[in-house]
Amino acid sequence: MKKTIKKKVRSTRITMPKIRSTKQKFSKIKEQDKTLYKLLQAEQKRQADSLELIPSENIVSKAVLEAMGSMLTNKYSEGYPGARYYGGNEEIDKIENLARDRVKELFGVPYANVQPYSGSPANMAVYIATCEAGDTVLGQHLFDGGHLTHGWKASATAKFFNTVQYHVKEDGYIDLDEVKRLAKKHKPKLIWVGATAYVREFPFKELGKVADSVGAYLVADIAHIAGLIVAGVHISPVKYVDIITTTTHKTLRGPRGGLIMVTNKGLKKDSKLGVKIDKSIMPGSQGGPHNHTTAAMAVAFKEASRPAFKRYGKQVVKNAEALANTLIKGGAELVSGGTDNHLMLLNCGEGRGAIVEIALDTVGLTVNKNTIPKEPASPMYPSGIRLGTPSITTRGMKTKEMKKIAKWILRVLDITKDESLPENSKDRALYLKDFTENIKHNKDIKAIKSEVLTLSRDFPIPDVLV
Ligand code: DSN
Repeated sequence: MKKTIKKKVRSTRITMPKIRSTKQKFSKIKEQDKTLYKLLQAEQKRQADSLELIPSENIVSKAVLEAMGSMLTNKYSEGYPGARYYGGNEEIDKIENLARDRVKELFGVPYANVQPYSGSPANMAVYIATCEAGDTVLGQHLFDGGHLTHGWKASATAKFFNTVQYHVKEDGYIDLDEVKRLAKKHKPKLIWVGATAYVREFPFKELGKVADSVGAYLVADIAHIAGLIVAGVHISPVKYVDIITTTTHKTLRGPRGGLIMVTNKGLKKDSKLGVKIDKSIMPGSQGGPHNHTTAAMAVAFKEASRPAFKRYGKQVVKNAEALANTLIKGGAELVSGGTDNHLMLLNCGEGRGAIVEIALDTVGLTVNKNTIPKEPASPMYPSGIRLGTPSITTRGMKTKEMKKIAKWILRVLDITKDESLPENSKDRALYLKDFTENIKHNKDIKAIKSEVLTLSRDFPIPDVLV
């Protein structure tokens, strides 16, 4: 009888964890380093008392934090499980294998490398594994949502490879006709699909056909949507692409890190592709893996395999739709007229992204300024801001809260509607400095700030993620 009761209590705990606010104490740092302690406390307070709307950010579980803060950081492990350049790696081998096996299972792929330090190093390793210097590569233009490492002129990728860029159409969808035309003309070795500011579903299947028609490798950079794919709310690229790269800290809700996977399609094209990726990470471009991060990835992959994670991913998308709809109803202009995923791009008017970012930051809504398609201004002073729902959904918010947040954003847009950057680019930094100071004293801004604080405290940073 007693045993049955015990079992029941345990299973209730696993399926319905209690959500409490989590607060890190930093007691050892407090003893040793008051300066850093104060900074950590201040950042902890900022995260708790504001709402994170940057679509590439999220909140990890205490279990992920525990693995990140573990003694695994003490160990060097250059090489791979069973083939290291250092002794003492018996347990590390098991941890890395655990992370690799879990992620292979999660995405349904035959090969994974969990060592990339983050997304950009993962992408660089793909170039090293598949291209020679000077080869042609096709990727999405930065202003149209693409990533720096997909061939943008300021990135090393454009220095070492001949990069050609495709765009989105007026409606915000990838211009497949242009992709086909450029692929036929330039015969790229590699084509990237994936972005940091694209609000529609990625056409993996269609781009798979384009890549096959010119014999190119197709790589899906799913950094933003990895968690949505796991949750089944975005099409998976696994059947259509050769290689997949991702970060693990965005919608996937793991530690800050990177990951490369090879699909069956990729291995069929080149049975050595996995080995080439391994070599391109170590010794090709990195040294020892960050074992504490590998362990934290193993934790996050397990968390992502639970039914609760699927519910989370669905809610992220539902929340984004609610946020977008309320913004549109209130007169805001969203690129592509809405969103299919976790993020939206708001057109704030020429060069006004930084102004709106600062004003929203002042009320406790954290966003990032971003370029928009056919950007009329510049990456430093762009016209848009990027918004997303991964972090606020982790805090337990639903569509009701999204409507509140959208209304605050609309009020801030109204308060700042007459602000614009000085014509002379030299005067802009000073203008933004003054604006940052002055906006704090605006009566309406102060009122919104207090409402945001109340909502933030009603939805504390969760202790256990569900
Ligand atoms: N910095 C990432 C993002 O915010 O989307 C992309 O690398």
